[in-house]
Amino acid sequence: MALELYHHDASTCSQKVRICLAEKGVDWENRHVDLGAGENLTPEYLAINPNGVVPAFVHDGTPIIESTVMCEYVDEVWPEQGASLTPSDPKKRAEMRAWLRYIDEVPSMAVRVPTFQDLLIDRFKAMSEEEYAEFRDSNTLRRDFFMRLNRTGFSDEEYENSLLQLRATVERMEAALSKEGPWIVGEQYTIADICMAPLFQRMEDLGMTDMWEGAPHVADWFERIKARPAYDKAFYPGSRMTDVFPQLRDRAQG
Ligand SMILES: N[C@@H](CCC(=O)N[C@@H](CS)C(=O)NCC(=O)O)C(=O)O
Repeated sequence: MALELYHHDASTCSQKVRICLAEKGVDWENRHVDLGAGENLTPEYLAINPNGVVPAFVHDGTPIIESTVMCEYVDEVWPEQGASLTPSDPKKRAEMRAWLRYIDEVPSMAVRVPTFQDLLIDRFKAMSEEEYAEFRDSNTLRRDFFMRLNRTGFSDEEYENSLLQLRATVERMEAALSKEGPWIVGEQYTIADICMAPLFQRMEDLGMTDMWEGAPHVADWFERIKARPAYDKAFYPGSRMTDVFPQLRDRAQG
């Protein structure tokens, strides 16, 4: 049975998995989840992903969730398709997994703050306090995030802290890439590169490329990432924030 991918065009976590599937040449059936309409919180979707977030896929009837886990699953289940995305040396594999943990815990969380503050906030500002409270409480897993967003925006401290975390990520990558490279854990392009890529795309779309102006190895890495055929397959038209918010493109050009 084909793999059914539940995802959202512009979600960074969905983009990770789409890059991975494209790298491995694995076909998928499109099950687009409209987050704005709350489709991630319907009983049908919660039966697939009880966390109420995208992405998820159903493979041979089994739901697989968590974008990083999904990438590892794809690489394990289709070893004969495309190059391996996981080092065979246990030490290198541990290094890759430590990056995956870091990516999930630090920059993936941090990039949401400017995304919501700079791009998505109008939707929440338009809600009444009661409507917002109902929305915020509708997903236990995300409640804390939406408490901090607090309908009209994050505190200056939280916004600044998220930028510090993104800068720290760029610095950590620059150090790793200048020591070895050309990929995050060395010679092999791995799931760590895949999971980091959409976060850089989001930062670029948010007009934050100055973050890696002084990090030439990172800038080269991102160019190499974007040149891979899988990248365009995952970022099809309509899937970038600059497609959803064309004013971002105008700002970048102007
Ligand atoms: N740890 C999860 C996080 C998934 C996640 O937070 N997805 C976001 C989109 S990137 C989502 O579905 N948000 C639902 C919402 O905003 O209500 C993963 O990596 O799969």
